[in-house]
Amino acid sequence: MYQDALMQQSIKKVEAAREANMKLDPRRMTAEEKELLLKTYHPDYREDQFEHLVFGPNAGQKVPKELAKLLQAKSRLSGKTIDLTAPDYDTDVLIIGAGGAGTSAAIEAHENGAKVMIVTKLRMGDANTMMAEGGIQAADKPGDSPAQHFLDAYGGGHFAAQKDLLYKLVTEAPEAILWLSELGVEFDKTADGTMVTTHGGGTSRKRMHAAKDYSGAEIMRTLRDEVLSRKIPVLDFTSAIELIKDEQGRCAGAVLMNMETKELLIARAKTVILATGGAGRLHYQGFPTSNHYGATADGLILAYRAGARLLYPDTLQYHPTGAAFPAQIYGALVTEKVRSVGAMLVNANGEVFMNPLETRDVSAASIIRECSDRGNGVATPEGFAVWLDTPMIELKHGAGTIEKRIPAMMRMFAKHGIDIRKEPILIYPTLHYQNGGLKISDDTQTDIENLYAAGEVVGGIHGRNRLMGNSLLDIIVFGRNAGKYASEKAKTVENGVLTLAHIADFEQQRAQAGVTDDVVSPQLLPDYTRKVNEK
Ligand code: MEZ
Repeated sequence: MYQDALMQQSIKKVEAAREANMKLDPRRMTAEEKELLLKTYHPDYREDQFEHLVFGPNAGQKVPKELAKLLQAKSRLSGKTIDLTAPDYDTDVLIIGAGGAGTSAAIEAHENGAKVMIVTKLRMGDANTMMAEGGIQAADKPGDSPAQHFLDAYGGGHFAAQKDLLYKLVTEAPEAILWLSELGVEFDKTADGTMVTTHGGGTSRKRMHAAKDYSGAEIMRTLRDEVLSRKIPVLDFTSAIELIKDEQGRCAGAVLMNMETKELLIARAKTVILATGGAGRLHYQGFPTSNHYGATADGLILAYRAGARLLYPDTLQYHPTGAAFPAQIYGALVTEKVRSVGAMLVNANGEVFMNPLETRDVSAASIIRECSDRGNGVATPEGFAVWLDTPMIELKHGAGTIEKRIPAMMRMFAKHGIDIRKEPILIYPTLHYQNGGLKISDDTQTDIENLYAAGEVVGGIHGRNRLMGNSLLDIIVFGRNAGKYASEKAKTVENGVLTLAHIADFEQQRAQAGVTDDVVSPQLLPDYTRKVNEK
């Protein structure tokens, strides 16, 4: 339902060009073209949007301004005396975060005989896993191989991925799909039971396994069921606000906060797994986000304050196709699968301006260029956008394809009077994923002994750009590994004397570095309150 006259005029051009556009096979950009495009238009290259950290494990490195503030902020426990002598909870493995990585870790740690406890500041499944739509990659079909998967991901990530981690990701992918299937995930299959697989941006083989366009929700549903049926304790609405160490500097638990009453609780653990997810709700550079409400980089803050290094914290993923209209769904994810199944990106004049399956960073930069310097964007109340020509899908593959393959997209737009089978949709990049995060070794341990990490909080698996479907894969592969390694290690750990001395050390470094603001972190929830004079 596009009432705006300019949008209507533009749609007419899109419709007039549709048949010819569908016959196009736009060439891929050369490496040189991509490099220039990224440097000129990708948000990661806007130097004025980054700051160099002045102290801590990554001193001297650049990170988004919003993140720098939180990484170098004061503790919520600053100036408080906390009694650590009588913990409220005692467990072998404490898992912070209850998305796909945290729950996978919990299942494997439990399977390994450990006493496990999950804490989450919202509810189990309030996580980016739930929001992932298009699918999960695994090279498990004839004509494909983990080696091919490695090459795609390594190239797509600008040859910056930690090779040992990426190796683990791709070689353990087929087994991850089997594990999920056995737990009960209903992947799309043909009548004979063969998995349906499609391409994603930057894939050389069709290896995207999906559950329609709610793959993450289906995976999360299954993992949550498994956690519940194993009776693993889950503490909802309870955030971790600091890590606790022992006198040997090993991680030994966390200070928790009841989100409602603000009561502080102490959890002692032999090992801790951080699975706190991403940072989209920090809205870097003012971008909207596809992320869930709690994505505020908490794990990065907690671990950084305790002395863990970050890897590539300056590289973010802007998903090329965030909904740009109407305003009610601004920034919501329009899955890459829409392009995988045949929709092309078209500018305000009805022209196809790129191959729809370039990698995400290249696609996002190309859309930004179209809407800025080239002046080929469609004006929307929030700025500019380009068309994703969804009616092409049914013209190519027959009536009913959209309802069958991308029903969630159909419903999301239908709620706002837009029938994506008949009308194209407006999209613009949305903040989707942090490529960077905590540095881990191949046993998923961070720089701090007994502190493990899995999922989006980890950096380096994908290098400087992640391919579609490799995140749902990484939460499973590394979530499971973290659960196995942390529970195995827990068998050998005797808890020492608990301490929060690292917080005082950090605040001393802060003062020495001349940071004097009153910012407190972790933030825990986004701040959407209107400021004075803001409309
Ligand atoms: O991996 C992702 O980020 C993903 C599957 C997103 C999507 O476009 O559906």
